[in-house]
Amino acid sequence: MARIYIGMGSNLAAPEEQLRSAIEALAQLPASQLLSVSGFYQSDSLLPGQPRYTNAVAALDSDLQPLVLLDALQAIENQQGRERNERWGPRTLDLDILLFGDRLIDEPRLKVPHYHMQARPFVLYPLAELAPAELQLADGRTLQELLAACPFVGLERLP
Ligand code: A4P
Ligand code: MG
Repeated sequence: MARIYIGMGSNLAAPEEQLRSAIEALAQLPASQLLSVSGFYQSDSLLPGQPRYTNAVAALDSDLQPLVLLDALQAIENQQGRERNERWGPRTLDLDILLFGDRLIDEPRLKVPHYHMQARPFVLYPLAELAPAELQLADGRTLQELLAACPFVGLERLP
């Protein structure tokens, strides 16, 4: 059993609805229990010229192996109409495995902790609603330290 944090993002086709459907799908994952979901946050895309994103983070406990979980998350993305055309293109739903217990995973299809999560306010602030401030990332820095280095700029928490 591992405590897993999943980053969710959408900037197409009613993003808040996309996140709500994703949460329902996460609650149905086998051998897993959805524990909690953060508030929803809006921010501009990291790439100019794309619609604004809505992001959130979910916490779950799961007995699934990491690649099995990745397959299940990609199936949810596909069910919600994700089309993989360009890398970093706009998307109806992006589900990223941010943390998988304290595991470091470096496989062709899966890198955990997730690439660049440590500098992204739209990942760290929702994560901080669910995870303890003393949570440690692979490089030894705590969530609290990462937040201190990542100002709450350009982020809007939805009511
Ligand atoms: N992959 C490797 N590690 C992981 C992991 N930890 N979790 C592989 C999930 N997948 C992982 O992902 C490409 C491949 O990464 C997958 O096939 C999987 O095997 P993808 O979701 O198909 O492609 P992508 O999302 O276009 O690439 P990437 O690098 O995930 O994009 P990012 O970094 O997520 O950037 N601005 C705001 N405000 N909010 C956002 O959420 N997101 C992006 C996309 C840009 N700007 C944004 C946001
Ligand atoms: Mg992704």
